[in-house]
Amino acid sequence: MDFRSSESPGSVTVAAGPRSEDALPDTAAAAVKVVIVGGFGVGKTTLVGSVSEIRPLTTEETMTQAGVGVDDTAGVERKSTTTVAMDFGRISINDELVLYLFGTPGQERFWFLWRGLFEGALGAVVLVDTRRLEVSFDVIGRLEERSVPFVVAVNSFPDAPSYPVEELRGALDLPASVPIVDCDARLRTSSRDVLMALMRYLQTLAVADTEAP
Ligand SMILES: Nc1nc2c(ncn2[C@@H]2O[C@H](COP(=O)(O)OP(=O)(O)O)[C@@H](O)[C@H]2O)c(=O)[nH]1
Ligand SMILES: [Mg+2]
Repeated sequence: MDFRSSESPGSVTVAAGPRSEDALPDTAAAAVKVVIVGGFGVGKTTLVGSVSEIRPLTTEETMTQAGVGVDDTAGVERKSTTTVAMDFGRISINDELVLYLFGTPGQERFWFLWRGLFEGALGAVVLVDTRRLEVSFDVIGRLEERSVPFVVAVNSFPDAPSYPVEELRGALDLPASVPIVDCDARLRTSSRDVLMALMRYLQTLAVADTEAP
């Protein structure tokens, strides 16, 4: 049998270029960049992976010596890999709006990656783990410095204490305007809700902007 013939029954034709399911719909009018940040092990890779409609690109590597004694693994003992670069994914919110997601590490030794990362980013999601809120303090400060609007998503880890939203707001020193939402980064619907919360927040900011004198 001649497998090279595209006419032969049962032969598989490998199309050149992107897979059809990876192609953007023709109706896509706006592509928006969103950054997912947070401390080590808060669920960034998980969120991008659960919500992305394209196979997410992830650069995970076994934790290096540089992370020993630096990455606080208390509460995430089973985590033996850490993302050294970025997670990348895509989600279509509707026929017209597509979000490109960039997950990036919050550890100090990766801050060089932040340069340029927020250029053109409309907003960010800060993931927090209530067992280790302090690992996300730095990224919040850095977003505020850069005036990047963000929402906070509280990732639900099994033995993580649950605090009233206002208590969390106080602990994270956030103004009343910043939305704080619960999520389970493993669930597509939940991760999607977080992104929708960010989109709604960005919309209220845009409206407030146009209404400002
Ligand atoms: N129970 C629970 N586990 C999660 C959740 N999100 C992430 N994890 C787990 O927490 C660990 C760290 O998540 P990962 O996405 O790698 O964190 P990253 O360092 O922020 O990218 C992994 O073992 C995940 O499976 C969640 O919402 N609930
Ligand atoms: Mg990661």
